[in-house]
Parts: sequence; structure tokens; C-alpha cells
Amino acid sequence: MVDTGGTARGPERYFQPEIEKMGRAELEALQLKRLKATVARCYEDIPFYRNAFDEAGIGPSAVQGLDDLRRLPFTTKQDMRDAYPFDLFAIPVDDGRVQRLHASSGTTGNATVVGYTQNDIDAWGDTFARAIAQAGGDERSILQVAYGYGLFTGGLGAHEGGIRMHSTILPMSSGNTKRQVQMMHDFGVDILACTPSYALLIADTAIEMGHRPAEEFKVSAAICGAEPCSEGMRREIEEKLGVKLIDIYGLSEVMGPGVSCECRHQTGLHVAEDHFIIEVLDPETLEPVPDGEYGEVVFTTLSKECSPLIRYRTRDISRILPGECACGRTLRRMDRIQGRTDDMLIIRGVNVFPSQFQEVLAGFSEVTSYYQIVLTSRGPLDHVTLKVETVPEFDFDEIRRIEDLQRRINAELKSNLQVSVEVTVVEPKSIERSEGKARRVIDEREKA
Ligand code: DLL
Repeated sequence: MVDTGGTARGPERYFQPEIEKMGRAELEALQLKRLKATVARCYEDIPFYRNAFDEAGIGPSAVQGLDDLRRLPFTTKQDMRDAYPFDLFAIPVDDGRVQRLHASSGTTGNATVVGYTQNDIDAWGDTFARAIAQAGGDERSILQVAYGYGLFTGGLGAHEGGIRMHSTILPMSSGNTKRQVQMMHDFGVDILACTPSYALLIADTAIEMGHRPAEEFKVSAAICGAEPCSEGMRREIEEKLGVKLIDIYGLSEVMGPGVSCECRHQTGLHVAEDHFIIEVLDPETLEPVPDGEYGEVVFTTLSKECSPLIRYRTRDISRILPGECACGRTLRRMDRIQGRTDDMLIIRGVNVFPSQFQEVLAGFSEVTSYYQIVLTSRGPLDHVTLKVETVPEFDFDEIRRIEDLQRRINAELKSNLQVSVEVTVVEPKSIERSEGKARRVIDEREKA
């Protein structure tokens, strides 16, 4: 753990400053060296890639510069499903080096399975340890891991970060929320790691239990990811818990939490560019979009031994944020995830992401961050109902106030997103709570 430099607001913390602040030319040289090695290994050891390269008429020596990445074939989630369970491994599973397996939930089709060697686990831990430093933590921190442990990468990814940082880890996993609150309070936890939905539930539960966490608890940061969190929801969690919420991104196919993470300036997520190359592409043409423009995020792994991936199409929508960050890190930043190409709703011809509803709701002090979008069929048309919960102080007995609030939210949605939806405000606690990723969209449309 190294403290270097300093800002008006206290010292900036880094876990691996030699990498996090590496000059661009040196970083790109490191990326190129690792990219060449990854491509060679994929070609040698994974028949899927050898075939894909051969089909594209390129050999492993095709990569001479970072720009040559564009000539390489893509990998999709379907490719990973088709490879179930181990066909995309560069190392045989029984070779003695594959230490751990994680898998996505696989609600539709086969799960995607990813293997980790000890080096893979260490690199993963390093990236989460950077997140701990970015949240202001160090080896003296008590880290409460309230992401689920198991095949989901949240729990064990955060846990590895705690190990690499030498923090004290409280491996709670998700669930048992009152106990989470009690231990957070009694043990003097200073960093919470969980999904934003769960952070909000923990905050609300603490308040219901009679605590004033923002004043009484030692917790000062929350490292939250795995699902979108609007700025309004971020503020609500920050105020209720008295923390700074750092957004962390990752996906099980590529590594798990730590692929990118905000620093305390909260102006975009620094990508772990020593381990991954990020590209942002137009999802239709698959051509790169200029920095600052939104597109589909594509990652190539640079250091993974067991499950390397070339140009993995994440379906997540973001953009590269140009310019330097005040924290001194040179690792480029991606914006917070706007949505996924596959969760976009088309409402009467207008494309919207569920997260855009969240942003509009953030402007209303009468409602909370608990909302749900219900899709139903009305004849040939899709009907959209937005259910949103009011704050406890809202007077539910006054029908006129309810109708007025619904009308105002509806008008705001119309002017911001150009969509017309039925807004229903509901009483506090009527929307299902989540200990992991919240279920925001309920699709009850009749299947044709
Ligand atoms: O959610 C890994 C993770 C765990 C990330 C804990 C951060 C913290 P998956 O279950 O495979 O892995 O889901 C990956 O979740 O493609 C995004 O659509 C979404 N996602 C992940 N992080 C964020 C985030 C984990 N910070 C999918 N903001 C990704 C918005 C996120 N969406």
C-alpha cells in the first residue's frame, strides 16, 4: 500500500502506482507485448481461435501493432455457451494449474464457464485491491463483502481484493440483512462491497433498526457494481449510509469485478488496461466510434492464462471519456454503463434503456430509487407501466397529490425520453427488495 502525491482533499491512494500512473507509451508497449503473447497462446492452445483465425486468413503473427487488434475475430456469449464447459480453456482443466471455476447463471442456454489459474486469481485480486485504494481504503480497512459468494464472481472477487490489499475481510456474502447491519456497526466496518440495490436495502434496514448510519457508523465507502445505479440512487445510498459510492464494473466472462472502477473523483471508471484492452464499437457496423461517443464495449484479455478472450462483445453500452483524471491515474476511463444492447426497450418505436427511467425519477424528491417496469400486451401493442415507490413521508391518503405526482413524472418522461408510459406510484415497501441484482423489468407480454 503506497501513499503518493497528495491533493487538497488528502493523499491520493494507489495500490500499484507504477502501473496506475504508467506513461502512455510504456503502457502501450506492455499491452502490445501481452497481446502478442495472448494471440499466440489462443492460436496454439484453443481450437476455436485457431479455426477463427484460419477462417479470417490470418496467423498469430498478424499482430504487429495495437491497431492490428481490429483485424482479429470477435468472441460472443454464444461462442462461450457453445464451448460449454471447457472448450475455450487454454489449459486442460485437469492439468493441476486450474485453481477455480466460475460460471454465469445461464438462465437461457448453457452457462458460460471461466477457469482461473493462481496467476489469474492474483491479477483479479490486484484489480479489486486498486478499487479498495480508490475508495480510500488500505491494509487497515475492514472490508465487508456482501456480494454473493459462489459461482457469481462478486463475492470471491472482492474477497481476493481484500487478500491482496491485506485488509481485514468480513466474508458475509449476501442475505441476512439485519446481521449485516449489526456487524457493520459492531465491528467498525469501513468499506462495504455489494450491489447498489443491496447497499440501499442495508441502509434502509439500518435506519429501520433505529440506527443513524450516516452519523454513527464508521463505514466511509461502498464499492458497488454488477448492475446500473443512477446518480439519484447513488446520492440516496451516499446520504443514508454516509459513504462515498465507487462504481465498479466487471463481467464473469472477462474476469469479474475490477475490469474497471471509479476513483473518488467519480468521473468515469479507470480500466485495468494492463490486463484488458477496451474497444468501443458501433454495434451495427462493428467499426470503432470516436472517443466520447457511445457504443458496445469489447474487451480483449492480456494476462489471462486459463480463459483468455479475444474481442469479447459485452453488449454493454458505454464510451471512452477523453482527457485526464484529477487522481493522477493514466489508465483511461470508460463512462458508467448506460444499458445493454439486449435490455433496450422499444416503446412505440422509441428506444429506451431501463436506466434512463432511473435518471428521470432521480429528479423527484417524493419517490425513492425502488422502481419496476412492467411490460404487458394490449392487443398488438406493448403497454408499459412504471411502478415507483414514494418516500415514507409522502401522504398516501390524498388522492389528488398521488395523481399530481403521477402526472408530473409522466410529463417528465415524455419530455426527456419521448415515451408515454403509465406511471403508478405505490406505497413504501411494495416493490420487492434485492440482496443481489435488482429485477427492474418484468416482462408479462404474451409471446406471439
Ligand atoms: O456482475 C460481475 C461484478 C460483480 C461486477 C460485482 C461488479 C461487482 P455478471 O453477473 O457476469 O458479472 O454480470 C455482468 O452486469 O455485462 C453489465 O451488464 C452488468 N454490470 C456489471 N457491473 C456493472 C456496473 C458481474 N458497475 C453484467 N454498472 C455486465 C452497470 C454493470 N452494469
